[in-house]
Amino acid sequence: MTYEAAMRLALEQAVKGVRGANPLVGAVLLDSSGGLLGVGHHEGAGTPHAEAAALAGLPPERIRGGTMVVSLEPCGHVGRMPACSQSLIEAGIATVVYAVADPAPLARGGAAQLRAAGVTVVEGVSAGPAAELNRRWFAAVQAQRPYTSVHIAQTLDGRIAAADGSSQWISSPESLVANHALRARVDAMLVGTGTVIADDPRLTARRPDGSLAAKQPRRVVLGLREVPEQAALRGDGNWVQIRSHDPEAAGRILKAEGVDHLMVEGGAKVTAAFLRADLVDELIVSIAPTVLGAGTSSIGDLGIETLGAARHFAWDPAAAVRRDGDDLTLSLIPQP
Ligand code: AOF
Ligand code: ZN
Repeated sequence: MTYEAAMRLALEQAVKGVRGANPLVGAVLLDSSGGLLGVGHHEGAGTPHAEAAALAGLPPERIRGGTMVVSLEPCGHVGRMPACSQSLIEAGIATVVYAVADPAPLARGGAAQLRAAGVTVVEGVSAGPAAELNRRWFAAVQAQRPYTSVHIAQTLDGRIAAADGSSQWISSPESLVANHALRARVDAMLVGTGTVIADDPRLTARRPDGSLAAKQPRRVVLGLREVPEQAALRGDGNWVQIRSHDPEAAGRILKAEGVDHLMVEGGAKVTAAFLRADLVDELIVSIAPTVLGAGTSSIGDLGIETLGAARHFAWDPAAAVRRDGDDLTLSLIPQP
């Protein structure tokens, strides 16, 4: 199998994962004569890296002298997972072929370590598609801000609340379950003070039976207004208020505190502020087959006056469209 063909397969594997705190990565292992030995992908932060997944379960003697073809430079650090550079060296891999360099300051440097250990390293195979696959993720890492998902639960006519302010629940039970699974994966959830005052959300990740998930996101309130003494999100104290209207400042502060994946969940003004600042990496929209005809629009004013100035989004190749009960959930990536 050629390196190009193997990389195409690696990219097909990559999109099976979930992008967030970590990028999408796929890997293909070839034996010393170029035959396909294994494939793997990275599922998401906290799970094995693609290289480890491709090596898993194979006898060491078949791996030795082989070629690892991977869509991202193997990491050179011990993070949530062991360093791939070291695992590949220890496994006796002779050649590593990767598409694009890892821009993450902590993880980068794997290629240099591999070369220093005598491994042949080939960079840049299918670099274009591999860079495009994680374009927004790379940009977030380089800007030292969290990868930011914005979640909107709306009606068919784009409303997040009725004229009287009532908003619970627009979504089907199935999409609430999916949303809570996402909450359990992110490092922090952010809402504006307006949403806290109007909805009093808990912002916890809950299982279908209502119990708390094992991993809880930090809860973040953005805005100047006071958070009420009785606000539900104060809960166990794992929350913080950022007294600003600037989403960029919020991202900077949160990244410095270890938030790699941020989820913004409202309301319309905060969503618009993140979109205006081009800080949205992924827009997740759950659409319920319901209409209100009046009420709050899901996205506030973006300063767009004419159709030619509309913001465009592309389907996320890794997720795109899902049906959750009666709702449709769209995963969209902002276009430049
Ligand atoms: C790889 N292979 O499949 C992925 C990589 O906390 P950790 O240990 O999961 O490390 C996260 C970083 O590793 C992430 O920010 C990115 O730079 C890199 N991701 N590296 O060798 C993979 N997903
Ligand atoms: Zn790795």
